[in-house]
Amino acid sequence: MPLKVFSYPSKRAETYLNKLLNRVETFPAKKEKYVKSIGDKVKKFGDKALLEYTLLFDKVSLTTSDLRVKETEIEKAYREVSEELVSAIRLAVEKVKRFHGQHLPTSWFIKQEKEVLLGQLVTPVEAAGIYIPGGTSGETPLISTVVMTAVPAKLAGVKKVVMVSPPRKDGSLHPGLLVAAKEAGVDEIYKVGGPWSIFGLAYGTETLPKVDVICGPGNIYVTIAKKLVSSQVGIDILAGPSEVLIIADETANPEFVVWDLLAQAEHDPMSLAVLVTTSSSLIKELKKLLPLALKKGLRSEIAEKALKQRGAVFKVRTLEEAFYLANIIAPEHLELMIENPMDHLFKVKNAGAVFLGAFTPEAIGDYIAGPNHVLPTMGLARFSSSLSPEKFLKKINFIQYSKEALVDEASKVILLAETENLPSHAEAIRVRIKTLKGEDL
Ligand code: HSO
Ligand code: ZN
Repeated sequence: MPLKVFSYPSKRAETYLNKLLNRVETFPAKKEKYVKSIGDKVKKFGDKALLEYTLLFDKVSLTTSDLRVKETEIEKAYREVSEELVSAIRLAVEKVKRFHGQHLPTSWFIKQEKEVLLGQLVTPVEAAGIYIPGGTSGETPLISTVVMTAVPAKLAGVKKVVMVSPPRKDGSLHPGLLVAAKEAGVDEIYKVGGPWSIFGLAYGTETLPKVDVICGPGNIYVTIAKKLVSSQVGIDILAGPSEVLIIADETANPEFVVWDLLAQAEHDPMSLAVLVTTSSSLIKELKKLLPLALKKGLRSEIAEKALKQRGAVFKVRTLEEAFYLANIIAPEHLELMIENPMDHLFKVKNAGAVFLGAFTPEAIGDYIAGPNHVLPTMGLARFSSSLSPEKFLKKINFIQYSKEALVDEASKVILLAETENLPSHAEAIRVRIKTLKGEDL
């Protein structure tokens, strides 16, 4: 079996756990320097740089007028995909909309004593860019990610949602991508990917619009580009390879466990797939079933690499130990294949999303359930959350004071300002009080 088994707690388990917690070497300086040089070129040469990098790396020769996808290309895409696929995409859009529409923040104000008004103006950013990776070596790109990124942006009220994705060898985008973009409400689509497209969106070029927020997953170079532009635009998250951690007890179905581990491992050779279990018999079953499942050859090469590099089974004594491990790993996806999982939900402190019970595979959340699949990885779930409409919204505080309220608090403000040695702050209050003295309060 490609998965290593550890009994926890033990020295061996501790050592391997530390290796997992170190995650991937995040942003090597050499790569960062290289990506920055791409950004400098895009800033200087705009479209010309985009087209040159597309030729160099995607091996596609485009002209400026090819960059933007035309309506006729979208119409053609609808003819190329099955009706069933369109209907599956529509269901996904519907359910993601329904979930994300639940708690949309809205503007609010409160009236306090003496006619003071305080509140927040909630307003969307003008334009958002979504990045959709091309899929490794000629594979289908993740069309579900279009739904997961564009729907929250449109729900937030963003007027211009722009999608970028690297062109295929024939200079087109996958028809499923175009259909998903249309269904999810994307306003403009561009055939450009890679880190240069991120810089293009951040700075704007002759063809690419400058946006305020960029989201969506990408490879290490795209992620570095997002990091480099993050002081100028909002970004969703600096995500790494996908992760799953399954907590299972003796009631778990071993076959479900196997396929859920593989569903994660097949994403990327650096995916993390971990099982934490109280059950020795489950581990025994896994040892039998996992090699058989891998033999089926479904992306096994990638999956096997991932399981070897970043897979593990931890045999724990209690569920308390299992949750302790899960919380320090802070996985992107946490599955609870245990009896009465709801009774344990509040033990979860760090995770991107939780999947409860035998019939909630992560795959249902990847596509249809409704919650977002753009989630924090690499332990970022300790302090961050999934993509949501909030990423595309700004909350602008507002204050309106009355004469009476200002007079009431004037001396306190003056004292604070003078203590901070900021005399003009104090004076800004004093002049008003002086003016008011002549008036009837
Ligand atoms: N599990 C991936 C999302 C995805 N899976 C898209 C299939 N398609 C990261 O959450
Ligand atoms: Zn997935």
